[in-house]
Amino acid sequence: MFDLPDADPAKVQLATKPLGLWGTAMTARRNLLELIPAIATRQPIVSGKTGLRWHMVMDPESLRRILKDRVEDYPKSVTTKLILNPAIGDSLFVAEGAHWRWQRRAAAPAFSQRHVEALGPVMTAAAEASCRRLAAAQGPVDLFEETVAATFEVISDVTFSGDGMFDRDAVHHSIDAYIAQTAKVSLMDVIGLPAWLPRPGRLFAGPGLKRMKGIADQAIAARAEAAATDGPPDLLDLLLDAQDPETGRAMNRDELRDNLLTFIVAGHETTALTLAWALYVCAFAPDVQEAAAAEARAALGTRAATAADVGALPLTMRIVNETLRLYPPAAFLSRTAQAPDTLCGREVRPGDTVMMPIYALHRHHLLWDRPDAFDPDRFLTAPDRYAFLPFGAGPRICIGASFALQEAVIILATLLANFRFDRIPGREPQPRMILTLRPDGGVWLSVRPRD
Ligand code: MNH
Repeated sequence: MFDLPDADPAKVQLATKPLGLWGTAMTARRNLLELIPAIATRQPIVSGKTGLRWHMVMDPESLRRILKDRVEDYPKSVTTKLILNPAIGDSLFVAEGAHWRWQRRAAAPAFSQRHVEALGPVMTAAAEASCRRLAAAQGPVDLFEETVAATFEVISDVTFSGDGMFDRDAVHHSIDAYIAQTAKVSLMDVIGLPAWLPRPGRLFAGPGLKRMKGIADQAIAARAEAAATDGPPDLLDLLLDAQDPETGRAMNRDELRDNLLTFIVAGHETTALTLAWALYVCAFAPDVQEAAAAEARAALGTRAATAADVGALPLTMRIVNETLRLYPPAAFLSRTAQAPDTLCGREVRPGDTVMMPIYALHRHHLLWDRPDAFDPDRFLTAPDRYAFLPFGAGPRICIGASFALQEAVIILATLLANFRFDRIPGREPQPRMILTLRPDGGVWLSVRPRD
């Protein structure tokens, strides 16, 4: 039992009036979350027509149908592919059917529990480096910037083992530029705005993207020639060896590069966001922060957490889950219906956009008690499987989920054991969706060493 604040942590004012075409376009540019009607947190489904027919689905049974039972009828939306294809090709994240299946089978062993645990030391090292940076910081710190640095260190080390030949900052910068470039325009398609609004296209040939691919190609070529490195195999080693267990097919160099870039793009900012929002909610609920710090101190003392410590940090894990509930990094999943269907009594036609606003699902009044409040102990009992979808579900569930959770717990526990984080009045982060759910302006907190 914690002494929890009466107020809710940062949230978005959801739309209470229909926005119309122009209003929708303007709102989409500002914050995709504001397109979600407030009734989406009270009704199982909301449908509409803004150019195209769309449905927002919050009903767990229907979500199970879309993501699992009839997954073939609900491939990733045309828009998702339009946005991501130029960057990551027809890789695991966007491929469908047989081409998706063999890549998933080939990559799966790299993300098995055993391999994820073996990658633990990389995460521990990143947590230590983060502590060193924070110990040197003065005054208010943007913790989002800090956690981006930490998770980027992890993902670049586990994809390319930091071969030295690989310029981290360059890749980081390319990805950022790419996301910033595409996000703005792409949101219009997510909600099916009419074709007369200008679309990207040319944007995709940007120099940032070329650079990013070039860097990955170089790392792959260098590794293919070099002898095996010491230490546990990284994702590049594992993918170089990967084979479809059924057909024996291995990945060619383009497929390898596209999938490694996918892991970097999908795995780095999402985990950084989870950590930044987690530190914000810890500052928001000091009583919870103290309890988590005590848990971490008891398990670790002042050393950094390792993969073996995760089981001894259950409150930290509940905080991570509660953070993923309130601020799901992938706050909006979307599909394009291929076959006629009925969801919650509503007619779905082929071509309809089917959105899953995870943000609204996680704050739904029929599914959660005091949905906007922060309370990690609600995870003492497992939620309904299809009411909590930070990683999606079914065959297309996030391949990196256990990787991300292990990383988040290791870094969060290490930081909480060593520092205390406090809010700075007037600098509340605002949730804003640009491809992912970001804290607008950063997460500014004051940081003090413990002891
Ligand atoms: Mn990840 C798919 C969320 C960390 C690699 N990821 C998904 C999906 C969600 C998601 C949601 C499903 C999308 C959909 O159904 O439309 N992922 C997250 C979150 C975190 C995260 C919230 C961190 C927290 N993801 C990671 C990490 C990696 C990764 C770390 C890799 C290192 N994710 C993927 C890949 C897919 C994916 C690859 C696509 C899997 C597939 O389609 O088979």
